[in-house]
Amino acid sequence: MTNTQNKLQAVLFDVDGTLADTEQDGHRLAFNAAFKQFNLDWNWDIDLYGELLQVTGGKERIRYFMERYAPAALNKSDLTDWILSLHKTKTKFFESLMETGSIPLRPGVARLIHELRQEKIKLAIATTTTMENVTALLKSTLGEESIGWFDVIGAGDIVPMKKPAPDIYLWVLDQLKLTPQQCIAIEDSENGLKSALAANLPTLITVSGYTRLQDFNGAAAVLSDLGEPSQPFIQIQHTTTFDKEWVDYRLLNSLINH
Ligand code: XBP
Ligand code: MG
Repeated sequence: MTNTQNKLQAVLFDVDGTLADTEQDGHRLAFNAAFKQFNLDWNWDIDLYGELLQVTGGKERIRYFMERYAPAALNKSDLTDWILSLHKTKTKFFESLMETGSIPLRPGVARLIHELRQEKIKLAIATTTTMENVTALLKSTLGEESIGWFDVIGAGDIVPMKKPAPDIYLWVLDQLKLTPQQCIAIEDSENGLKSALAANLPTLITVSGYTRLQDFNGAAAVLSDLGEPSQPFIQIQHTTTFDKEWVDYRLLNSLINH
């Protein structure tokens, strides 16, 4: 029998919105706490933050907000450094928030990660957020040793262009020494999907709080979450028919060959 099927070798996870719903009650709160510490009267409410999320990357998001809503504050000779230090403060707040354990992993994430490890499938991360934030989230949810479970972690400013550019996925694929056809990306946002597709990666979407109404054209599947045997996923877009209602190694393997 000739076998033209690809065998899944690695799963590339996005972080924010995919591993955990970190935006509304994580990053947003950390930005607001940093603004307070800097004596700024800025407050990013839930709706405004939804609009700002179209800009990926915290530093880039702050600059975009200033250009649009607080242009007077742009008049600083050290603007880039000032944004950098505001963002550093935000990262500290985010890390402290993660230490409280208030943001859990999304359904099915821990189960799938454990199963992939058993199946000897490589794990990787491709995210716009900082390495500090990835580490803090993994530590508070899966334990400190889980950081070592990931063969490659691509985070933050390691590449020049953030999502929707493909750079972070291309960097991770290069580190893994795998082709996109041997992998699958798991994402929650349109910007994330664009980034993964531009790197030629088959992509599974699990929609999150801020992203459920976005355009996921081109995704291999669009689901409510990864699901658990006791808590099945809901298929948001019917791209294929599944014989089970939780994402496992077999389902991911079938998606890359679909
Ligand atoms: C996540 C982001 C990030 C976080 C904030 O996108 O856009 O900017 O909101 O993180 P993705 P930082 O899930 O596609 O990676 O403030 O650390 O940049
Ligand atoms: Mg995301």
